Amino acid sequence: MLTVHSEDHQQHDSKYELYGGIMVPPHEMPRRVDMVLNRVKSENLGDIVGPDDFGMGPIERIHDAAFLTFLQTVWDEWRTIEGYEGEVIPTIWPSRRLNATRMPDFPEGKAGYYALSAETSINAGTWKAAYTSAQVALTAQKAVADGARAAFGLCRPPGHHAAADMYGGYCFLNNAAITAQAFIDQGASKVAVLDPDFHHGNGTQSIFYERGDVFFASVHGDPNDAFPHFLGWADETGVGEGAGCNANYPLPPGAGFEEWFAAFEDGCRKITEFGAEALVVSLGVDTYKDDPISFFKLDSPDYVTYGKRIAEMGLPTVFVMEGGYAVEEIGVNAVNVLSGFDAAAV
Ligand code: OKP
Ligand code: ZN
Repeated sequence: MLTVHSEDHQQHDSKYELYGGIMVPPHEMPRRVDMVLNRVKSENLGDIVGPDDFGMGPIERIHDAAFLTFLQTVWDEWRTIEGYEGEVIPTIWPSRRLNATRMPDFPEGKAGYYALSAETSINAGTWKAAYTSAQVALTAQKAVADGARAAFGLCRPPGHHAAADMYGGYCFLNNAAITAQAFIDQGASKVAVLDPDFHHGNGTQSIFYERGDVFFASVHGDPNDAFPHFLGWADETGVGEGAGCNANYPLPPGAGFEEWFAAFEDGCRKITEFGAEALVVSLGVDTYKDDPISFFKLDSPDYVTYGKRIAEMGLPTVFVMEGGYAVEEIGVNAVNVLSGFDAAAV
């Protein structure tokens, strides 16, 4: 399988994440990609290429214009404020009893307006890294659109928490949604996004929730117990033209592979019934038993098993990297999915 990769991800290298009440080094760190890339090489997964540049067009198909301007300008505005010495981290949001319809002028107000959570810092290189991450996904999409059975976009930063006008959960641009939309814009009438990352892909769900052309299925930690807490319930099945095109499988703390795979299997079956012509996989491997911020119990061989199941759907498939914070094992687990897929793909 082809891998698309760029070193530009290293430009998003925040110092801090607000975690458990203290500032810690971010779990979402550059070394994650180094580990996956090393494993792609040592397993001879296939060719590795750099990204092409498809420009802002495909990104603007998913994201709000003012939100994109915000991501490109907020760092320069923030750093000129007296006393603001650190990275962009908001401390106020338009919560329930505030007015969520107006974006204020002050950079911290803008950040609060667009952020869904406070662990995700923005600094000087964030936009460049996020932009390139989307181009990595689009380059993998192009390879598949041109006839490859599958391709792997080694995206960083990840994307599935980012909505049309919202960032957070380490995500800025929704690489999976941008990829799915590219298939639609090139003529596909039905596309599916399958999200086995430990966390619910709230951004992807919200982007396609009222659409009948993109099916979204996600297996994740129950919102009662897991980030992002405010979306991902089983009764969210889509509205309007999107009714029946969203499938959530929230699972409890401690869930192991058997329970996980039964949910995953149901999601795969629904995607096949839907009649998708192409598949985008939000490949997070934070379902691993030793992941430091998650609570499922998958073991490394399980990733091969579910990679094979993805191949059995028989669809042109783009994998985009999402989460996975057990850094020593992230390469083994991610590449296990891809080589399982390759072993079963026809
Ligand atoms: C991004 B992706 C846990 C706090 C969780 C944010 C997690 C973002 C995950 N106590 N903080 O879906 O892997
Ligand atoms: Zn995750």
